[in-house]
Amino acid sequence: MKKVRFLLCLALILAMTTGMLAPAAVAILDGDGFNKATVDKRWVTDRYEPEEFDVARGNARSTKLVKDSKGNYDEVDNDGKVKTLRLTVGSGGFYQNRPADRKSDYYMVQGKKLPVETSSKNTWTVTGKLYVGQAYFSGSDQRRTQLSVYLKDGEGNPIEICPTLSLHKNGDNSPIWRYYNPKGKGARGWNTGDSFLNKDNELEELYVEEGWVTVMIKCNKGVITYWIGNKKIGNCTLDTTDVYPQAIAVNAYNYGKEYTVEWDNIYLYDGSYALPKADNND
Ligand SMILES: [Ca+2]
Repeated sequence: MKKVRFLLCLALILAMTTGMLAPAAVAILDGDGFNKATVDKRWVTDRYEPEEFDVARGNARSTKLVKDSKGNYDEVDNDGKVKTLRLTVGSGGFYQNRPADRKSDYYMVQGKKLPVETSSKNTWTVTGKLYVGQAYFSGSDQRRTQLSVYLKDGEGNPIEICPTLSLHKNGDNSPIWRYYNPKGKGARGWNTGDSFLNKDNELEELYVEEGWVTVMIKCNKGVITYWIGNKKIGNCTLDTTDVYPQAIAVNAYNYGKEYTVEWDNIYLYDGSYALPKADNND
């Protein structure tokens, strides 16, 4: 009897310790895991209608899959392929085919946005998973795809600054990550995320790697931070501490040549979400 009580006690202590050590679970509040036959019906055109914005069986994935809000993992077919979002920009959005009132560069950014549920007013995380394919490392075509968060202030009014994380291949150059920070040094608010602070707090160079990568836009009391995997590449300080997402947008730039990008697991987390170890793209 004594032994049983001792074991129960030990189990209780272990449970308590584990609970204390594990970071508080942060729930998915909204988003789309692209696991159904079609995308969530709430996605609406952002700026200009892309050629294609639909669920497809995407590139095989080896990293651990993220659970959706109902606790289901991504659906995986026999060949290991998961359902993902295919976003294609093409001839319908070429400059010469756009109507006269939509010739500006604003409309070369083509995609959709998802209005999201109201999260915490100051601490939240938006994530997305992007497939960085061979096309980003070869050829001389331009391509650029991005994840953006449209914001509201504490009173519920839309604010102009739209935090964005973008993968950009410019001609023959190697691809680069860029993030939006109008107070930064970059032209028109675009800054290059080519370094990050490592575990020893030293600045280390960041290279774009091939394969699936989870990117994150986090907010904590008016400070936006941009993450590639678990590497923080930049930030953007807003003028107000109370800001929260009204919509999440996924876009690609139309440079007059058709191409497709592949995304998955576009989610809004209520609170500060940290990538699980098996999924942090290291
Ligand atoms: Ca999926």
